[in-house]
Amino acid sequence: QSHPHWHDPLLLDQQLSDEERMVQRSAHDFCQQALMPTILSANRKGYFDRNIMRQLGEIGFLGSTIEGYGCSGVNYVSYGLLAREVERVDSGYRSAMSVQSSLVMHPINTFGSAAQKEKYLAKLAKGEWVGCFGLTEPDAGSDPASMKTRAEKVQGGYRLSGSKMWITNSPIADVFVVWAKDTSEDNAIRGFLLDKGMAGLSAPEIKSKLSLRASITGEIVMDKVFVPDENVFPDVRGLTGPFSCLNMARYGISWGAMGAAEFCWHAARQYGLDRHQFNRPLAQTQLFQTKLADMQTDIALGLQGSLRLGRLIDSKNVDPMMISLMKRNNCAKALSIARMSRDMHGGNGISDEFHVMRHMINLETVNTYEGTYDVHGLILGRGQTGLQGFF
Ligand code: TGC
Ligand code: FAD
Repeated sequence: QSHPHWHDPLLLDQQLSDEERMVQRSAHDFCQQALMPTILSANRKGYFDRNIMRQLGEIGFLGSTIEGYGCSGVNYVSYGLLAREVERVDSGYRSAMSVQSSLVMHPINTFGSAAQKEKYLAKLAKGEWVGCFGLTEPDAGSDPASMKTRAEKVQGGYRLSGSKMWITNSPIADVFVVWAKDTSEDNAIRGFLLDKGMAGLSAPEIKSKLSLRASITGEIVMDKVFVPDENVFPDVRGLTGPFSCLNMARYGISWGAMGAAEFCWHAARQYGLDRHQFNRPLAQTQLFQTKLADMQTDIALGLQGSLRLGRLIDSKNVDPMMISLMKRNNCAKALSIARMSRDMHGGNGISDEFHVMRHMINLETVNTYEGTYDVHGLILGRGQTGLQGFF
């Protein structure tokens, strides 16, 4: 008989408050009932159902840590638990939630004027509007400081020119948070809020993706787009603006990646119990069992790390290095667990009906975006040595 706590060996559940536990259980039920049944066909078609944003809004998943504007106002541990449950279904759905919450609503709430908050937050919270975040460019990925997008001061506003690449949700976005260099302020990086339909703004879809197929990704192309003064974040300058949003999203990803890994682990265990070879369940072989033990260990430790990080964020005691440590570790471990689970499913592992290869392919992106494994390694290396290893 299996141990009653095999799936939660360090009793994480007991470390949660009643409210956090309730958030986790209701998120789990919602994700399994509303999102899981259609993920297979969405992934096959390479399709993101716009209505999912409304559903996420209705249940309070969007901008969940924000107080007011119809947001749930939960703590960061709860936000992490939501990410874990959504990504247990698909990294692309967690991506949609992360971008809307951490990369669009968070900067509006933190850096926006009162009028900007009034205009955007409630509609984004409901999923009535979809937002996207444009930092990466065709020639500026890991090194966003080298971005080419420029904002030129003109009467009553700015003219933005340039292009952004690999932008989650951009083809369906109503609101675009775009980071550009302000030529009137010595090329300081500033944040601009662009609205769908502005003249010169387009967002073509990238259709070649083999990963994160249930998420929609595109470019943002700006040809002298006029952005009025009231659509500029008034006070924030430099990379601190976009990076402080990334901190929150990267934290959520550390939980989310563990959700995908848990799916792959549980699936491998069940497959090993059900499938017989050499007159015994695969799960009764030593190799199979030690692989399950490796998965269990990395997930239990990864979740503990994310929980600790969430508590540090909630107590305002966090440093970006801690976030790099957990994003890097959990994404790499989740990817390795998904690859292992794919292998343990044998030939069936390559069929999308078993879901593990979809998770594996998704996690390739998750390990790359929001700072690659190497980039977070260099952030941690710089922190330890005081030496800049990027160039
Ligand atoms: P560096 O000199 O390190 O820093 C420049 C300024 O930024 C400040 N800063 C931070 N502030 C807050 N939080 C952080 N994590 C920060 N990191 C840096 C820093 O204090 C400094 O401020 P100041 O006032 O002195 O100017 O800048 P660098 O150019 O050397 O940066 C190097 C590096 C590699 C660390 C950085 O550029 C990096 O993290 N690169 C990765 C880029 C990235 O993560 N892109 C993500 C794009 S968005 C995305 O992928 C969304 S996917 C979403 C989804 O679908 O889920
Ligand atoms: P590069 O920076 O060119 O890196 C290529 C390789 O070189 C990597 O292995 C990297 O680790 C390595 N490398 C880079 N610099 C160094 C160095 N100094 N030393 C050693 N090795 C190095 N961006 C947004 O702004 N908004 C979004 O919504 C968004 N969504 C995305 C969705 C998807 C599906 C994908 C794939 C990407 C998304 N991104 C988004 C972009 C993402 O953040 C970038 O892809 C990521 O930051 C890496 O940049 P890059 O692709 O240009 O790779």
